[in-house]
Amino acid sequence: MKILQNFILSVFIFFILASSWAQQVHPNIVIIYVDDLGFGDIGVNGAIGVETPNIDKLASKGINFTDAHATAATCTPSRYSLLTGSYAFRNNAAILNGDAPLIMDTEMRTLPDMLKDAGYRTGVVGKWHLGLGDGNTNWNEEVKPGPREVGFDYSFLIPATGDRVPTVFLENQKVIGLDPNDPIIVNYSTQIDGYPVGREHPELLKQYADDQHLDAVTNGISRIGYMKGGESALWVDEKIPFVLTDKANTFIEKEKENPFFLFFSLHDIHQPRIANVKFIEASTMGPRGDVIAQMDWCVGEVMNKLEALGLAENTIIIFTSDNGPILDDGYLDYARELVGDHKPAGPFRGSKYSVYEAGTRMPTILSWPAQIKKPMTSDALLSQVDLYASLAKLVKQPVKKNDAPDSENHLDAWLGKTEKAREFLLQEAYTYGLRMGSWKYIQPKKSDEVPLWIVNKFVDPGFSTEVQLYDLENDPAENTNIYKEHPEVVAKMEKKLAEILK
Ligand code: NG6
Ligand code: CA
Repeated sequence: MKILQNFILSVFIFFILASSWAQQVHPNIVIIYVDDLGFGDIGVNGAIGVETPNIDKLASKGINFTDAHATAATCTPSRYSLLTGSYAFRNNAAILNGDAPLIMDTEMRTLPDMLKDAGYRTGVVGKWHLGLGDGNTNWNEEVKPGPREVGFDYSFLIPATGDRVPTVFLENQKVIGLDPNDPIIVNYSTQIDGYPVGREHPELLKQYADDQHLDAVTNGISRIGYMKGGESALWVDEKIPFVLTDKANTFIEKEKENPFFLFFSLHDIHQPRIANVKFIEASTMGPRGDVIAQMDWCVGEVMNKLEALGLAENTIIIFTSDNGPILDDGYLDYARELVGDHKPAGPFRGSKYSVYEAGTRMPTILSWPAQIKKPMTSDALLSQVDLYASLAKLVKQPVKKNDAPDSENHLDAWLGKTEKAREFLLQEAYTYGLRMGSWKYIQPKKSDEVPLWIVNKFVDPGFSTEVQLYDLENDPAENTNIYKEHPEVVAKMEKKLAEILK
């Protein structure tokens, strides 16, 4: 009898240990991907004029990284790299219009595919901007290929950007709320007889915009691209944060019994920045600051949901952004005039579209209460392209021969166990940057002429016909080009860059 009792007890203990081991190996993973948020745009990194209590709370329980990067200074390339572990240049991934086909190869083993192999349920909620369909997209039927074909069990999407048509949500690749008698037509090259056009009807607009953003007007906002139909399906910009947060939390609730991976990709703080009235004047900076507060609220709601379901302890939250900040990207919301003493890029030079540090150096926080017990700051040099191999290591999945060619496993650095991470880090903008420790190399261009569309945005893109070399340890703002003093460093970095780009 005693032997039997002992046996049952041991089996019981074994199962408890095994299940706790399985939990540690398979924590839930939530990537909160903010759009166009700069390094300095959060409280813990010194924001002035707006508070981000939820993000600060996340940092107070996790690791705040000072040198973690998106792979590129624009959205589509960074997202592509995050989800594939491959640099964007390999696939010419550049900013896409709303009618572009899916740019990810459905044969690729993506980050969500890999996590599915490890037993995860996978979902994406929010901005997609990786193309949808095959190039002849019919928005009135299921749009394929899309997130499902690249590894997501569930999707709820803004197809491209808030400033591009079609301005409708897709759930599991079908437009939500569509009336079949009012089909959607989208055109990016020719004006069609559909929604009025902002260029002709400025009186319809809530916010004026530059000529690139003066096409179809929906919900009082002019967009890039022309559109007709789908009126019952149009989103209301002021409600986007609520809709997306609700969908994210519904996914979490539904998958609470399984390990899950949620890619929560916010529309904020991209333009058009149209805060809900709940957040108007939440900052001293006008709409751009108000949508930072709005974004922080979304983060808090997800944290609260995880807490309420008892999942917070064993969920990894990675909070970060897809490219650097920009004040004036086309809509007249006075972000530049109202910014005051706030430094969206923190101490760094550049912005969205720029090869200088601010283009890719992202606010980045990782929390995992079960493993990370005390808050810390890490200066590890990390790239979002490494999340693939690092998370594969965590969930004990192989990275196979053709998977994630640019992804390096730096799990220990992501978990704050070491600051030793990348030796070299590529930065894709309208030229290339390369980091090697605190050295920063920028590839020269044939001409340093800046295209008008960039000039108009007050961007400092980093173009020069000369090589640029900066020592970020002594010159974090990339002010003094010292390439002439360090020919051996330049030679080493040029060689490496050529190797990567080959
Ligand atoms: C650019 C748009 C800009 C923004 C950006 C995408 C013009 C002149 N500019 O082409 O407004 O939508 O694309 O931003 O059209 S991103 O964060 O998704 O990369
Ligand atoms: Ca972006």
